[in-house]
Amino acid sequence: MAAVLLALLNLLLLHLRPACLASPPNFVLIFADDLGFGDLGCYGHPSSLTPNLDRLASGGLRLTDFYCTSPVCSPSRASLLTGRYQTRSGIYPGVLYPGSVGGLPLNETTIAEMLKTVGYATAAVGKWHLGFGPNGTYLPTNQGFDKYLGVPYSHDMGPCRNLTCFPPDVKCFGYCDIGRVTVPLMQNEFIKQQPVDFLDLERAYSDFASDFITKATTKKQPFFLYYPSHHTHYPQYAGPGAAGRSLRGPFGDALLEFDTTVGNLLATLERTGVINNTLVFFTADNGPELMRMSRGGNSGPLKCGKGTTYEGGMREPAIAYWPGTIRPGVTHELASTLDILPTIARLAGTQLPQVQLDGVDMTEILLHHGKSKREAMMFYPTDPSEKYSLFALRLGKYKAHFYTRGATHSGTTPDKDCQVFAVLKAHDPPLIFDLEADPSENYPLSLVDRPDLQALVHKILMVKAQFEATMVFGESQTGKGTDPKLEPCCTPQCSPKPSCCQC
Ligand code: CSN
Ligand code: MG
Repeated sequence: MAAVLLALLNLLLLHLRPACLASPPNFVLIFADDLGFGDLGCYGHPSSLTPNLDRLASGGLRLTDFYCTSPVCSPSRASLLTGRYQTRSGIYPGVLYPGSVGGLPLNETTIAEMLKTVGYATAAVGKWHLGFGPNGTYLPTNQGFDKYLGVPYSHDMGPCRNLTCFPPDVKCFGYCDIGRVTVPLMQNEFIKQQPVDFLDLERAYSDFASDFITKATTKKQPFFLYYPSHHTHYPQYAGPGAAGRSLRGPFGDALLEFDTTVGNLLATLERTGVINNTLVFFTADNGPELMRMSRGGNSGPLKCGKGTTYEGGMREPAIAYWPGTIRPGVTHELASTLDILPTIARLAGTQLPQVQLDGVDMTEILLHHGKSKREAMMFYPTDPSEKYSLFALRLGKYKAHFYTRGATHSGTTPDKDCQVFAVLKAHDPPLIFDLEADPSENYPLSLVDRPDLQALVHKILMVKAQFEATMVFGESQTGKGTDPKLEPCCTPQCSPKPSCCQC
């Protein structure tokens, strides 16, 4: 009886809360790297140890139909922070590198810039990968973040011997000798350490996050913490607290250490008394790098992974946690990283940036387990172009592929469609899958004698054309190329690189 009364009271409170949010909520946005749909315990992985993420999932809302906007990193991050497809901001094709001339254009409005207008404290900790540029033009501190501690791009973009392998002094498994300078750790626009000490990185990140949250809460200032983690990206690393402690080898150890950081973050939110006034949102930038075999991630039941526009490349685990405000559960509503900016805008009571947004407000989904305002999800390949436009489009439960292609990043599994040898193939009429009946995209529907599906294809083509009519491709930022002089080196005039860049 008491339990029933409590449940009723809870329901009542949950429905009242949004209208009377006492103070602007804090936001903690956690973004994992190259993590697949099947990698977390709470998404069915049998041997991953992710107790803290699982705790978020059981105490929060777990999304099953959540998408990032690109099967690689930089474009996906651009969309997350701007609420716009990467084609608009110009973060295509591919990703940014050390020495890249371009970056996320400064006239784009990030979530952090939006929140600054209403007095939030903002910080980024972890992997940036939206540009460095001349004099650090594109670093987080020039994109709305008050503070930054982290590695400005992927941590495989340095010479292998400076990365942490298992044991630390052994050459990496695979290929990562692609960088000239060793991987730096940036503090705001300055190089704090080069090469970065990976084994100590999580402690540095946890301390930074804890300090930031403590300072903001002491001042009673609302805050936004963006924590894009490197951990699950190749080459995976783990400090002494996690190395060898998972059941899943190096990937599992890295994931465990990342999960521990999530636990530290939650403990800090509890200690500072803001856990009930903070939306914690977790998702990932792109699907698993299957080319690393058992050292890459896992897309679970989904087809292929990183680099492809199949589900495994872009459908991601996503969890929204806000004790007392978000009721625990699971939703199958369609949502995307694009929707985070408009959702935060609504919850913080800020104006939306006055640009063409692709995101829609998902507070109905989060606060009431309600319906999605998102009608469709667009799938651009790693090299979007006006010539080919969308590779795929999801409308409701159906996904149409106009083009399919495998990817180097998704080689090594037995599915030949994922491999780099699966060259670009056009589909007219498009390949159609029912993602509810067949989330693995194994069985294309036959359009023969199915007037209902022909009508569906017609509708999909209309939605596609309407979307394309609004799409203005921004100037390609990765197309601006690289300049060795822009590669971060704490002793810029030294030689020979990379060994001389040591501070
Ligand atoms: S990514 O990974 O930055 O997480 O997308 O580390 O697409 O050629 C992707 N790529 C290096 C990478 C290269 C990466 C590429
Ligand atoms: Mg990535």
